Amino acid sequence: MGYRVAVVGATGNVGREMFNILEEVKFPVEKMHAIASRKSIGAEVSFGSQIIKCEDLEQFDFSKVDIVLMSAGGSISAAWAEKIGAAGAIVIDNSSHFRMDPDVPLVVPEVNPDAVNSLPKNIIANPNCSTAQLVVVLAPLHAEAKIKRVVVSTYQSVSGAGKEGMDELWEQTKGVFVLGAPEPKKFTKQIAFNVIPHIDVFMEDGFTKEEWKMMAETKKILDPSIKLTATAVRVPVMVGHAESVNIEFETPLDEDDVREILRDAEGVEVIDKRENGGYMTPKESAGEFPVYVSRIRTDPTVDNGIALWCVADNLRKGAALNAVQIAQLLHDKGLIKQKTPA
Ligand code: 11C
Repeated sequence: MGYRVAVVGATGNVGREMFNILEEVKFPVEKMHAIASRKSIGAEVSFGSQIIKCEDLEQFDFSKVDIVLMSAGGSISAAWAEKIGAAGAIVIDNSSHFRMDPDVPLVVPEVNPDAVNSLPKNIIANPNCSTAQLVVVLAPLHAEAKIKRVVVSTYQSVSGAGKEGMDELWEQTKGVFVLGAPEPKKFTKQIAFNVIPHIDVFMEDGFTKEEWKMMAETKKILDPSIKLTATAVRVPVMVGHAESVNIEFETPLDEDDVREILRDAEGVEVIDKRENGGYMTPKESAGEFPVYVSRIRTDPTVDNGIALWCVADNLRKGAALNAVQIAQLLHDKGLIKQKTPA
């Protein structure tokens, strides 16, 4: 038994990881389609041992597929996702377009799996990468001692800004040693040998949209009563987002309890030795599935405070892996309707 699956945005950073992970987890696929914009038609993507040619988004007949993973940007999702959902395929959308839509669940399978039970638009939204890794860590702690407030600072890799972001870091890094770093295009300042406290657009209150997303999405996925403030920073790392997190609980939870709870938590791996190198960095998270937690310690500046560090592959748990886990969840719950059974 297998499904007819389409990946829209097949040639992007996240689209390619979707193919890799669908194959790695052996998702039951009967037929895979790679869908891209006209300029990528004929481009090829790998799916296990198969090479798949990209098909044109405008011409593709979505009524012949059962499930669609989309990662082609908000405007493509806005134009296509509802039409595809109406044609009977479930859409798992990686863009921010539908995340706050009350008729679209925003899902991290380790945290709110039952949110997929009602799908009025046949669309499920995948959260922002920096939110996904954070809520996987917060949820098991929140279940034990309610979280009041979270202060988070992010260290986000350039792959979050797509292939152009990765190319810009690479070209500037090389250029510094040869002809001088090329002028920034994707980022607002030089990213090589620098950090930039600005991701996504500025909002009226001085926060950036990336920071707002972390606050709003955490409330939707986990609990609207949690207060969260974020500072999102771009760092010269290719893959892997890191976060420094301070959590204030309503009731006491000591650092040993936190370590034990997180050791048992789904999707989390604790690597926390108080010695040189006894923690995870983005480089080591790249290509991996878990959210790694390190540097767990008491924050003595507030009542019931804990500080920790978490790291994950932003293209995987932050995007493609979470989307594939949602597809697996739908499969396990028997919610994917096969239009053309194999
Ligand atoms: C970044 N977090 O690292 C962003 C990328 O809302 O899905 C993902 C943006 C989003 O630049």
